[in-house]
Amino acid sequence: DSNEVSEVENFVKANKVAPNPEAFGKAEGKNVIYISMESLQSFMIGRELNGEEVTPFLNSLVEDQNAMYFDNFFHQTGQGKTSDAEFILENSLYPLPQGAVFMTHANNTYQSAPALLKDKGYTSATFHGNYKTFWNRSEMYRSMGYDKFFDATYYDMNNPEEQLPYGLKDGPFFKESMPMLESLKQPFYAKFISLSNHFPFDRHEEDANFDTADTHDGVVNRYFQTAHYMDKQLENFVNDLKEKGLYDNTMIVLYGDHYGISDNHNKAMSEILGKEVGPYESAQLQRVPLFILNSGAKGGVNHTYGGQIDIRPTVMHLLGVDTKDYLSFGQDLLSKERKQIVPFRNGDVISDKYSNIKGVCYDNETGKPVEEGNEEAKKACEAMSKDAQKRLELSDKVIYEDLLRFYEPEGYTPIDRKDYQYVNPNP
Ligand code: GP9
Ligand code: MN
Repeated sequence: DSNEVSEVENFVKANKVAPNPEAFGKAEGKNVIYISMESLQSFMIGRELNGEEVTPFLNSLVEDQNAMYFDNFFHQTGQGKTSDAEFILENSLYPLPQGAVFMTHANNTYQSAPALLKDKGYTSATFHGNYKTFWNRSEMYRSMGYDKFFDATYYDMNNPEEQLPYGLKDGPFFKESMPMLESLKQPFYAKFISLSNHFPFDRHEEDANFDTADTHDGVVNRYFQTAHYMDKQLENFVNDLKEKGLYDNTMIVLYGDHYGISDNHNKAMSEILGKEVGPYESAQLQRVPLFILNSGAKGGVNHTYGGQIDIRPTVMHLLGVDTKDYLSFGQDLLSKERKQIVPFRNGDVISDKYSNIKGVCYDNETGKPVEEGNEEAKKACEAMSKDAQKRLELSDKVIYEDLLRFYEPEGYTPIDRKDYQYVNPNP
């Protein structure tokens, strides 16, 4: 009830940090495009295989002064994988400890990014080469207030060469999306969910034109090929946006949705990285790339420690939208006041100094457990775990008890999910 909302509200308000005045509003009025980069982890950025860059396009963005790149940025997903990433990004709430919130709590009241931006005149749409029922998206998107959902029925799914277990390959996906994107009223808020770089990273030998790695582990080996293919499709898409005259007025946010290489492949990963991958390294490997292109704010590489939960306030502030009245848990990645703590759904926590992994406190500088008797480090690790626990607990409460029903941000028009339906008129 409303008492419980106050508890969350008090915590959330105390946790809010002021936007960075040099970045606030720099992208005001621009279109927004999110691109979910399937299974892409940060260790691929800047990496070469046999003298060739795996992700040359993304690497070029690291150098691009119009682009921000966050190199200490982590996914925070749980069992809901891609859908958890979507959920975190658009609500700035944590996903659930068990199951996928898209499946279990699709009928809740949310105050999601598409809904918040609707009040600013934005049209929202998701593009994805899989069918609308996967991850229960078509139900969840109604609660999130998505105007349009271009699912697989909008794409040519008849060419077996272009089909993967989860849908359409990225090349034709981005290509066929363009006219649909152009049909949207501007400013738009659009999300593109790629899928070629999906486990088991198959069927891109010919169209990637890139080597596989040569560990004993085929999954890890092929990951290089599919990641290279995705990188190429991203480049083509951005070029296409430029050609269509859409680029200049659009801010583009590219993010890795979750890990691609699980702990089962630590041995091959040790070969790739040239160091033992144990619990500490495996937690550090949960870094996923985050790029923000063309926001109008200063670009460059940003080393702040953050996670997917922090994207919404970052993007909203770039768009000039104040977030102080929203019930959400992230902190603007560009704010100078932010607390650099990244809670994970498995209970681990990483900060800019320490990593508390399975109850062991590591020093990030050495990658080793802190010395017996280092009380300062122990205290810091305990404090950050407690803090993380609190955040997860309150976020879970918002979802389990559907608390946003009782909360209305200033000037916000609530979404009635009955107003939203995703039926393709010409399937
Ligand atoms: C399927 C795609 C992949 O629609 O989003 O989902 P994942 O298995 O990565 O959650
Ligand atoms: Mn995914």
